[in-house]
Amino acid sequence: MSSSGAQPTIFSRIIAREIPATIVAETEHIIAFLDIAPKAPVHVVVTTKDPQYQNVVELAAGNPVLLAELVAVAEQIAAVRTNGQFRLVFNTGAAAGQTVFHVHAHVLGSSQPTESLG
Ligand code: IU
Repeated sequence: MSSSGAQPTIFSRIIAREIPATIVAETEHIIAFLDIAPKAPVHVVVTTKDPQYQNVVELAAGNPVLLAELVAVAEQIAAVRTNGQFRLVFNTGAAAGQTVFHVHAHVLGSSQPTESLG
């Protein structure tokens, strides 16, 4: 795709709207969508539009500002979709469960609690 060697991934096809996803947040550089196979009541994938970083270690080394933006978007999603307590998971490596080699975080949490009935 580019001279840098970055390969398009299945997430690139979601970003291009070539395959369906429920997109819940988008900035110039970041996009977030509901995980197609949720592992928690709230499960959102937050990824970079740029496919050049395969995992969070590469992103941290290559573009820490973009990593900070990704984390900020994840926090904003969690703030409105969870009770404010959430897991932010970056599977790193196939043996650790990574299946898409395009850096992304999983935001995992409980649904926002209902207001007190009192
Ligand atoms: P992983 O950390 O690389 O395993 O995460 C990839 C996630 O992408 C995984 O949880 C899938 O369910 C999810 N996913 C998706 O949401 N939509 C898709 O079209 C595909 C994978 I392919």
